[in-house]
Amino acid sequence: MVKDLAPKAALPADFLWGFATAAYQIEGGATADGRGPSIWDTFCKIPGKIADGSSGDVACDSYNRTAQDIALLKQLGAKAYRFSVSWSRVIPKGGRNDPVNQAGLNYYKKFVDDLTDAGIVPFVTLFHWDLPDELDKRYGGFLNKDEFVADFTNYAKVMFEALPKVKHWITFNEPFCSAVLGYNVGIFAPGRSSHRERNEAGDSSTEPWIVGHSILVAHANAVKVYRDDFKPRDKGEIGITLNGDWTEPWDPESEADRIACDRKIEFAICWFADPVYFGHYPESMVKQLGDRLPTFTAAESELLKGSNDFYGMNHYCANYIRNHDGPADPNDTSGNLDVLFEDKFGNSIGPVTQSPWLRPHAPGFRKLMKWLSDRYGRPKMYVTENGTSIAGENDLSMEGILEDDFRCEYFRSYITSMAEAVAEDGCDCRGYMAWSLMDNFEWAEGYETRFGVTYVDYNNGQKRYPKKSAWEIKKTFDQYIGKLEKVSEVKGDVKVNPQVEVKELVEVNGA
Ligand code: GBH
Repeated sequence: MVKDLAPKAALPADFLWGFATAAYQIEGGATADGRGPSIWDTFCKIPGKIADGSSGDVACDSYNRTAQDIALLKQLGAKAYRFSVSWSRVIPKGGRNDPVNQAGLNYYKKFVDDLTDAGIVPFVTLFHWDLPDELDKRYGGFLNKDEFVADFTNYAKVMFEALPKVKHWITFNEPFCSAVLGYNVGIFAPGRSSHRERNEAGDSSTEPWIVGHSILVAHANAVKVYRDDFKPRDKGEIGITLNGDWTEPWDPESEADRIACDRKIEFAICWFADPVYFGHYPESMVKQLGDRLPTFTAAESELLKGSNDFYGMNHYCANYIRNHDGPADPNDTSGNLDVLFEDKFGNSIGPVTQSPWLRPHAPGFRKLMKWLSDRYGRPKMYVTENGTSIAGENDLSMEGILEDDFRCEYFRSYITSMAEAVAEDGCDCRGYMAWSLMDNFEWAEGYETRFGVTYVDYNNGQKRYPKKSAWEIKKTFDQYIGKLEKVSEVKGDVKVNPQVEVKELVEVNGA
C-alpha cells in the first residue's frame, strides 16, 4: 500500500494571488468627470445610516492615485488585483438608452492598461453594490426584473467592449448582501425593509427574494453576451462571486443542528449557486419560502444552468448553528435557525474582531471549499475575498496599526487551510485575493473598521503604509506555491488532486 504522501498544504506554480477592493470603497472622485450618483452616495447622505457619518466621496482617493496603487501592488508582490467598476461613472444614469461617459470609461481603460503593463492580472467585478441611483428612482432597481436585466446587460456589454485585456470577469459581488442587507435588514443601500423604525418602505418577507432573482437572471444574461460576442475574441472567463461562512453544529450530537448547518449554507450560498450550476433553487428554500420565492421560466433556467466559468468565493468566518423547531418567521433569511458564536458547551468559534459578524475560524475555510467542490462537481475556483478587521485597531497609533499580528495570524492560518483544501481534498482553486489592499470605506461602518493590509492615513492626504500582514501574505504564498504541479491523472493509490501532481513522491513502507 502506498501511503498518502501529498503535502498537507501546497499550491501549483501558476497560482495567482493578490488583493481585492471595490469602487465605492476606495475611488472617491464622487462627482469627478461626470460620474453620476449611486444608491450608496444617496444612502450615505441620510443621517444615522453610516456609523461615523462619512461617505465614499473621497475614500482612498484611488480615482486620482492609480499609479500609487499599482506601485503598492508591485511592492507587495501581488500577481493579481481585483477591483470593481463604478457603473454610474461609466453610464451616469445607468440605463441602456442613457449616454456613456467617455471620461469614466477612459479611467478604467487606462487603469487596465497600466496594470497589465505592470504584469498584474486584473479581475474585474462589474457590480459591487453601487447601483446607479437613477435606476432605483426610475423603476425600483432590482425590484423591476425586466428593466434591470436589460440595463445591466447593456452596461456589461459596454465594459466587455472597452476592456479586451481583461481575462477574468465577475458579474456580481455577493448578491446576498444586496438582497438581504439592502431589502431585509435594511442597513445597506437602498435601505428597504419591514422595520419601520429604520426604513420608510419595503417588505422584508418578499423583496429580498425578488432582488436575488433579478440579479441571477442579469448574471445569466451578461454571461451569455460575453460567451457569444466577446469570449471568442478575448479568450477570457466569467463567473459570479458569492459570500458564505462555514457552519458547525451548536450541539454536535444533534441531527437537527447538523442538518441546519447545511441548510444555513444553502440559504446563504446555494440560493445563488444552485441556479448557476443546476438551474433551480435549493429544495430547502422552496420548502420554507413557498411562493415568496420567485420561479425561473424554462428559458431563464436554461440560461442560468452552467453560467459560471469559475466559482468566486468570498469567505471570512464561521458560526455555530442551532436548529429552530416550528414554523419560520416570514422575515427569516437564514433557514429557520440561530446563528451563534458559542456552542452548547460555551466554546467560542473564534476571537472577537472589530466586525460584529466576524470571528475567525480557519479550519472552516478548507471545509467550506470542499463542501462547495463536492456539491458543484469540483469547479475551478478563485477566492475573491478573505480577510479580517481587528478589535480596536482604529484606536491605535499608526505604529500600533502597522504591527497587525492578529491579521498576520489570520492570513497565515486561512491561506494554509486553503492550501490544504487544494493539496489534500482536490479542490481546484487557482487564485486568492485578500480583502483588502488597503483600509477603505467599510459601508455602514464608515472608516472606523479597517480591513486593509495597508494603513491609509485619512487625515494626511490618504497616504498608504503597508502593515506587517501585507508581507506575511507574500511569505505564506512563497512557502506553498510551486509545491504542486498540474497533471491530468491520479497516480496509483496516492491521493492527489487530479489537477495537480506532488512533485516529489517518496515511497514508504516498502510499497
Ligand atoms: C465583504 O462582505 C464585502 O464584499 C466587502 O465589500 C467588505 O468590505 C468586506 O466584506 C468586509 O466587510 O450585518 O450581521 O447581517 C463580507 C460578507 C456577508 C459580511 C454579510 C457581513 C452580514 C452580517 N458579509 N454579513 S449582518
